[in-house]
Amino acid sequence: MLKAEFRNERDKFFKEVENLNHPNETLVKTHCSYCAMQCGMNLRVNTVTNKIIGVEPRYDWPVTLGKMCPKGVTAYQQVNHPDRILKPLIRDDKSIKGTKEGFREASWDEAYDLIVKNFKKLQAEYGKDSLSVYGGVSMTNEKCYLTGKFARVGLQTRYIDYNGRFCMSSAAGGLNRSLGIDRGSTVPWTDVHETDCLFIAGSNTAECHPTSMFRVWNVQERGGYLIIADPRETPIARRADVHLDLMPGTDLALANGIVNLLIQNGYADEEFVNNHTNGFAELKELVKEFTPEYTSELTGVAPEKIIRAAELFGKAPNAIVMFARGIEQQQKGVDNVSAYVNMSLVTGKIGRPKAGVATITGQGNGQGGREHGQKADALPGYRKIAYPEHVKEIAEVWGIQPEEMPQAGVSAYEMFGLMEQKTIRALYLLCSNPAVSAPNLNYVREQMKNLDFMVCVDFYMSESAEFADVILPTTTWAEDEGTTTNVEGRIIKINRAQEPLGESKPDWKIQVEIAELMGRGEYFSHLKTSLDIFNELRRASKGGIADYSGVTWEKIDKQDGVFWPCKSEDDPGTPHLFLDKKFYHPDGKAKLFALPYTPPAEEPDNEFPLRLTTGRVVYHYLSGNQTRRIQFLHDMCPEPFVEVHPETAAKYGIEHEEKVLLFTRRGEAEYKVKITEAIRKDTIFVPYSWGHEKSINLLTIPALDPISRMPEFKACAAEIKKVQAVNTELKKVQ
Ligand SMILES: Nc1nc2c(c(=O)[nH]1)N[C@H]1C(S)=C(S)[C@@H](COP(=O)(O)OP(=O)(O)OC[C@H]3O[C@@H](n4cnc5c(=O)[nH]c(N)nc54)[C@H](O)[C@@H]3O)O[C@H]1N2
Ligand SMILES: Nc1nc2c(c(=O)[nH]1)N[C@H]1C(S)=C(S)[C@@H](COP(=O)(O)OP(=O)(O)OC[C@H]3O[C@@H](n4cnc5c(=O)[nH]c(N)nc54)[C@H](O)[C@@H]3O)O[C@H]1N2
Ligand code: SF4
Ligand SMILES: [Mo]
Repeated sequence: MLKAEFRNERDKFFKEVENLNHPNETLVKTHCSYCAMQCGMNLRVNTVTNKIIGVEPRYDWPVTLGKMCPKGVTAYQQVNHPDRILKPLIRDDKSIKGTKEGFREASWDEAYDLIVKNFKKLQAEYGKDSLSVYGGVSMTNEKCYLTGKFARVGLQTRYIDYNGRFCMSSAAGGLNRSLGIDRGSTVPWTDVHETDCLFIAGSNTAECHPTSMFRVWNVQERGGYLIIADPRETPIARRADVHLDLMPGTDLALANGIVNLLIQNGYADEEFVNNHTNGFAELKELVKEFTPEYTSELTGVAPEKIIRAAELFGKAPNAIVMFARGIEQQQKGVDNVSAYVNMSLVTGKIGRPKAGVATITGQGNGQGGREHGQKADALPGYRKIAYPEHVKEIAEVWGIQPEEMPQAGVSAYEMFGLMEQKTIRALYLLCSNPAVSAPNLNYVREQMKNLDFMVCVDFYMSESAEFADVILPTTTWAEDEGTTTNVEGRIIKINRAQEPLGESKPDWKIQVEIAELMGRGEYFSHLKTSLDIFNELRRASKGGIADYSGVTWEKIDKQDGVFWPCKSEDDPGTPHLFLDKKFYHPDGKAKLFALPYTPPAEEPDNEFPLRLTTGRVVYHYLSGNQTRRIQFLHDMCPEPFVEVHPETAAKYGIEHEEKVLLFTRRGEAEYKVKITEAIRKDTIFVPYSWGHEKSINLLTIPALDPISRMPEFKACAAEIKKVQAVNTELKKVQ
């Protein structure tokens, strides 16, 4: 049966089933609100109340084929949740900033008046750049694009950055540098299970991208191999053919060690390396030193495992190298990315189906949200403020003079530094919760508290909103339409299933209205729908690397999404990158990087002898502000914990479920102990999705990657104390 016929049959079937079983229901085809898998789902809507009442998987969505995870099946419960903020809130009592108290409900007019009055006053006194915008990529492309324009044209400030700085920035830096383009995956996900060797570094795929797992397991079921690099024995590591159980922060040594063996053992593809890459001689020379023994010394991985991994990867006809935040959230995140990409380039296993590299993108629109100008130094279409011709192109679309385009700003964590210096005095925060997700939280929370004025746009109260002067209620993903770009680089469509609850408004609408009140209506008033914004985005991205100009919402529907680049309406898009062996550097060649190994910013010592790493659990999403409210997810995982190896626990005399104090040079927090053999003896792990005194980011280190400005969430030195012992000591001091 042809695809179109299949669809007609399917739609007929669904209509019939719908009418039989649910006479008052209709289904709205869309995708999950959370991670970059963007699983296909149908939201069930009651046609009498017009409210979302449930969800069904979409078996016809080619990427996820009806699979969903525990977050996805409960995502709809966010929409009509009793915690929704339904009217703007204004803080009257500033003395208790940093708590939920002290807010009252207000009209939109009153809230807007207050915002515009404060913004104008601060700009008059301290200049345009005294305002800042901090965004996020759970938003659609339309909203992400508009947020960049809102900051630079609506508020006329240079200071804008977003939560992807803590997420995809190192991947972006590494891929751009090595391949000349940052599209997360060079192959579509439908290739993944067909490869012969899957090498995955620093990704807890089973918990973080669960609906990829049928493809991962299928690699082994088809006779292929699975190699995992992770300090913890995650579910994928448990079933891997080789588990490279490295110490946190030592990926560069591991990747160099493997590349050395690939070259020494004749797995380098000379023809490919000579014709399509630069830098091989330097790389070969540098990695020579990384013998299996030396690599083992640096990483803690047994030499035989490194040898076996290189052999399986080298022999595989096709292989895909994947990585995620485990390797990227390090002070050397960009180097780590380039070092793992070297594996694919040296062996020529890239630029054809079933072979390539993929950073496993995090947030729902982690890909699209980094392409259209939410980054401190970027403009739509992956253009750069540093290039005058790029500024000129975007200024023309926006109708401003190139000289009016603000300069590049600073990265997310560095914005807090500018708040301390009072260079930044006001913050417009949307779609992020940095009071939980930023590193070194004692410092970050202090800076948010000291702002002259802060606006937070969210649909729930968040730990960050507690610092705001005004909270504006926005819509959830299911109450608006637009596009996202998934883990593969496939642009897909999110559809509206319900009208905005209460007085909430979509983020883009709020920005258009504030821009108008700031006297910048001439640049925003024509944007009356999400589609208007998408069409402007298409024009703005035209000619850029991330070219969406040929994408239409109709094409997305017809083709099950469109892979960028897509340069004209008759261009179907680009599922596979580099099929012509052309990389996106000016000479068409990819770059191999010779990268010397250096240890993490903070190494264990006598005072702080353990390596602390942080990450996620399957039941919670990011800062947890959405998932902690869903009863089922809360019940499954009500609080954070610290994973400790049994031998380490014995050394400290601590037991399973006992409360301990963890501390680093920056802060401390109490956690229940989870004793598990699935972690290295020198390493402890805490998930980060909880707020206030439970945030592990009170302890993390703000060491930033020099290129991506990504903080080192994945490695710092820590110590454990029994709570009992701490209390006694405190008593002594008193
Ligand atoms: N359930 C759930 N799923 C999610 C999210 C969520 O919050 N919850 N968030 C989404 C987002 S935004 C993101 S960015 C992704 C994140 O997806 P992942 O990157 O897969 O998640 P993390 O748990 O942060 O880290 C992955 C793994 O890195 C390992 N690791 C730690 N240190 C190192 C190291 O030095 N080297 C190596 N090689 N590995 C190390 C950890 O042990 C962990 O198993 O997940 C997305 N999906
Ligand atoms: N220690 C440690 N820290 C980390 C990480 C780690 O691995 N370890 N990972 C980092 C990573 S990868 C990420 S992605 C960040 C994420 O960190 P955050 O950006 O802080 O995470 P979220 O929980 O997604 O915050 C989104 C907020 O916006 C709201 N929201 C959701 N959708 C929308 C919308 O469409 N519009 C608006 N206006 N609001 C919305 C939610 O209710 C929530 O309050 O955390 C980073 N922090
Ligand atoms: S895997 Fe990601 S997109 Fe799919 S249902 Fe789970 S959270 Fe949603
Ligand atoms: Mo992320």
